[in-house]
Amino acid sequence: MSFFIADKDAIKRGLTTDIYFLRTKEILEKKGVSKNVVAEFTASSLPHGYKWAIFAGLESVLELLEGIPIDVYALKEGTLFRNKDLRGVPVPVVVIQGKYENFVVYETPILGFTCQGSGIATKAARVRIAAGDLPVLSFGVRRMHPAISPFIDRNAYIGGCDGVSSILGGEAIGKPAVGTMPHALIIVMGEEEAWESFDEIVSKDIPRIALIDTYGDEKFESIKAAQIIRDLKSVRLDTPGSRRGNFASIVKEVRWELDLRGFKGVEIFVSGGLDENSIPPLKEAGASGFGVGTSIANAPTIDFAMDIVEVEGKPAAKRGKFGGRKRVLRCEGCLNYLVIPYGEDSPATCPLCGGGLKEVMEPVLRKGKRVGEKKSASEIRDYVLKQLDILKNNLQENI
Ligand code: PCP
Repeated sequence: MSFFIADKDAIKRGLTTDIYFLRTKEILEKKGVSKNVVAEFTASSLPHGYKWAIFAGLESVLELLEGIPIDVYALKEGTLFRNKDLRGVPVPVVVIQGKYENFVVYETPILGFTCQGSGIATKAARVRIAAGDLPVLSFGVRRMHPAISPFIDRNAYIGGCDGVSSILGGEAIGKPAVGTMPHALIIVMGEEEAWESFDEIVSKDIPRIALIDTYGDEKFESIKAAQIIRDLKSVRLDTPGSRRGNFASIVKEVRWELDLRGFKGVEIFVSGGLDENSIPPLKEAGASGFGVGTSIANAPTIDFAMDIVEVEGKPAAKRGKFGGRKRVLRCEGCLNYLVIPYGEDSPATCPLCGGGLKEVMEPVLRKGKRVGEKKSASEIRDYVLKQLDILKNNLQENI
């Protein structure tokens, strides 16, 4: 188990499952119990009182379950969802129908993919809203186990980041990895030597972003970098916490001094400890791009749980859960949800805003065979951005 990771084969063989599921499988088999069930995945709450989240991790779930004789329904990957509908009924994001023994050992990995994937995509979407149209780059894979770097970067991108820093993350989204320069280069070569060597050696299509906070004051180092690098796109401020004081004021000052000297075209890129709360004042101060790491890569997971809600066609939910198969409808106007029992007619319009209601639970696996086209990370990201635009129409209510 190099690096103490489970490889694809181990995950597919159910070796990452919780042991009690293996024992459950053994008991069912030895007792000859084989029941058709309906199991749904819902979140009883969202982190920090979030009013919405982005559903992600589905592609990995389908890769896991493909070939198993079950039917799976799910929200499209990237769907903005609420954990409860307008009447407080939990919103299913994935539904599995079939013989329980066929998927009993996969509850754990399915939850892993969706809880963490959706957590990362949701945080990235919140940062996306905070940054507006300014670029946000995902710099966080260094904070987590490298084995899941592509997973982290793909979900950060789906959630709204414009680029990702890891090589395999770039592959996972079909775009080249992005980045600036590390303090290490400056420390080993010296500041000006490092800036000039980057400009001399790195291929011309890579934006020239000079890191300026290694040794000196942000203002004077920014001016120096702008004077030295002819096509300087931006200076990067990654001011250490001990020197940060009011970071927005530093950005404002640097902006003023660069403009004063005719470097209006040189932008200010900031990184280090950023999230959806620290970005707005920096944007206000004149920052024009953000490198976000920990807050996205180490985002709070979405607390999904799987519950069997029907056995052999009869409602069978445990206490605290809602029984029976369900229809999941979403208002395309306010992105609120309505969950109704399967087979029941749906109201014509959204009881809150009068908007049109759309069925959003779709078949994704039929008897283990994929249904529908595989979407690229960029297509899923575009879908997320469209929904965030709808959300922005009534921001206060939705953040
Ligand atoms: C960090 C590195 C990460 C940024 C900041 C993310 O700077 O550049 O990409 O930080 P966050 O996790 O706090 O959001 P350093 O640690 O100074 O590393 P380097 O010198 O390599 O840029």
